[in-house]
Amino acid sequence: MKSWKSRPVPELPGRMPAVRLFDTSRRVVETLRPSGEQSMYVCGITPYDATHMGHAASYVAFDLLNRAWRDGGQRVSYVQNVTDVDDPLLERATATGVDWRDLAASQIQLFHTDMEALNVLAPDHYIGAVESVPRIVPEIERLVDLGLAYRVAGTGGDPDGDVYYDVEAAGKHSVDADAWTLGSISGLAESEMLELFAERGGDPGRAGKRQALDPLLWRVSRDGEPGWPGGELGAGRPGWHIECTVIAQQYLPAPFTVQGGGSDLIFPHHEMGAGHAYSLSGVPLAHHYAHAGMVGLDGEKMSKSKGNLVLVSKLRAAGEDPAAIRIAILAHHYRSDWSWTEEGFAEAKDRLANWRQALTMAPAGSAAVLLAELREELANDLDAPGALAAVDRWAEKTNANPGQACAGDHALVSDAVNALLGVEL
Ligand code: 5CA
Ligand code: ZN
Repeated sequence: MKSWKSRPVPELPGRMPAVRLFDTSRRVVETLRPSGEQSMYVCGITPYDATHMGHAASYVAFDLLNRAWRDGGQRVSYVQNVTDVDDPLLERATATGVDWRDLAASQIQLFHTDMEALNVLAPDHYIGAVESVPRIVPEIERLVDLGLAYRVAGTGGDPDGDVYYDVEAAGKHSVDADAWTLGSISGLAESEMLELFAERGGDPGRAGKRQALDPLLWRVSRDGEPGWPGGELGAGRPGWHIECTVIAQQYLPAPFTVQGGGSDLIFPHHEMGAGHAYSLSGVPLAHHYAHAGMVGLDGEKMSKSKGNLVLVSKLRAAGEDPAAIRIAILAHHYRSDWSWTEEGFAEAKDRLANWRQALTMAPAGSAAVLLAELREELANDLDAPGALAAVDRWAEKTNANPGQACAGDHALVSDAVNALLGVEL
């Protein structure tokens, strides 16, 4: 599928040091080895309510990592999926009387426009679930052949043949130090897993499953639902986790460097995806797992059901500057949970105006100092609030003592803020 267009990234003198990033599965900040080649898979949207501020914040977070790597002289392979068929998308389409394909296409288009406006660099491969079905089917068949997946008989209105991943068998499949077992990524207790599994699209009570936490790999076609040829599996559509695993394995090295997404994806999505990958390849899916915090509105979880979504497209339509939206997001560390507020947005707009004013008077020698500070903050687990504070200090000094403006410093400050923070002044 076509991706969106990246804006050019200015080249900066010098380099960022190796990036240190918090790893969810090991629960410590780790140095990402600057091997020259980095690879990243960031889970994409399910296109029915894009792009709310939570989505935007998660893509801006991993855009910082992408930019930090590039500044450190690393080549980056970046893959993102789009879950263009899944239960919530089909439910929304039915509820609103729109064809699910039209709903997906319109939301994907909107998402791309929003990403371009927010100056998020595009992935090298942007891949849909639907176009990946022919690659996913043989991988599920292989899991069945390995004895790590099984078919469930139909009861209570469900047809025969849905295929589930056997988490217990998969956990015993290998005894390697790197092997996956349930909990490897999330570190959660079983009771916590059960609660989250039910909340996040799992079906712990489905009759005929071997374990409550076994996730769906293949859902055979029901009347009125879209389905695709499934070989030995019969017509149907793939489960959610196997979609990302197969796409990542196809386009990225194994293991790749960072698997990313919002913290609501830690369990079951990234846990199960890591399991599928290990079962299929015998090596971990990724070296590191990183997660962005959840964004709410005025202290409440942002969700369509509460009707409290802040949409990037709505703010843009109201004439707001996307650079200010980006700054409002960057004012929070990517790992913290935070709320979008009018005051926070107003502060971001003031900040942008302040920076733009200072830029016209950038004094000689000030840009190199700022660049070094930005690099230090961002290499330290993508500390964007620290980086914003550094620009604030520079702007405050400049605005307080307007001296002889220096064209070289003007250009370097503007390039540094653009290349590293993705904010065009
Ligand atoms: N298509 C799947 C991933 S394969 C999915 O989760 N789609 S999504 O549209 O629900 O979310 C897209 C990304 O935005 C995910 O990384 C998710 O964790 C993140 N996200 C969703 N809601 C929020 C929120 N309120 N705050 C922060 N991030 C969020
Ligand atoms: Zn995913």
